[in-house]
Amino acid sequence: MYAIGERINGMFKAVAAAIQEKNPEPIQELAKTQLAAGAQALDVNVGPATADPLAAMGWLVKAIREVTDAPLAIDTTKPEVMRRGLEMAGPGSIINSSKGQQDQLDIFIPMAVEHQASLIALTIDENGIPRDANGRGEIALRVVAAAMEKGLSPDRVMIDAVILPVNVTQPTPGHVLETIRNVKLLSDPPPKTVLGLSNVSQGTTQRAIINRTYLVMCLAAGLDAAILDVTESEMMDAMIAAEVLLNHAVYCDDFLKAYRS
Ligand code: THG
Repeated sequence: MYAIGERINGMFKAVAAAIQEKNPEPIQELAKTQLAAGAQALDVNVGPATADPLAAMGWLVKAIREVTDAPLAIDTTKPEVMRRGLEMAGPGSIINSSKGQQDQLDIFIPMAVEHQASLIALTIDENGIPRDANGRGEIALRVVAAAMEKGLSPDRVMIDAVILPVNVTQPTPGHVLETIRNVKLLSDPPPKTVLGLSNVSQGTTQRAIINRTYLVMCLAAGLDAAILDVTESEMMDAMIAAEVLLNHAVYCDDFLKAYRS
């Protein structure tokens, strides 16, 4: 599984403070810790409260680039902030994210092609988040068709079926699992699938066990990537065990250690 570290997000107080004070050290620490814990890419989100998101994104990416060349998932809804992040991060980045409606795809698909980036597309359109897996699949199909038309290979598209807190909407985890299975049939090569895993447990009292269990269920359904807290080592152990059981990683007696190295 492709692990994208979630912690460089202005939703966390320490990150918001570092952005505010222009103090790169906490950000660079988070970059290094997440990569050491198994992240293959880092999500970068300035958070909801930043006064100047354009400047903040530029500053964040520059601070991260001083310590790593790892791919960055530029997490913003604003096209101008996205462009700044991609320019500062360089090729091989991830656009996080476009909605599945035409006006957004018309902006973000060409941006992915221009910046040699992958594209995360949410199964959300002008009507909001679909009620079930069929609605999510219809949006995913439109995304894949638009990508192919504009010269972005479907395997550089990551469909995000939008997981919501289980205490708010209990049928959604099941709809998302069904969507993960279905989008693999949309094209050849198929698009990848991704989730912001921690959403599923937001506001619940048992976050770790919900995250860990749902991650394993998603992997069994074919999930390719997740934005998650890679520093939760029990969750990462469960992820690795699932990868072995799905025959995505080779079994040996020391498989946890072997996977991590
Ligand atoms: N899909 C895509 N991108 C995403 C999301 C998604 N990016 C943002 C988010 N969702 C994924 N990242 C997080 C990061 C943190 C949390 C949830 C998702 C989280 N934070 C604590 C909380 O809200 O309780 C904050 C705790 C604190 O303030 O210290 O759970 O779905 N493509």
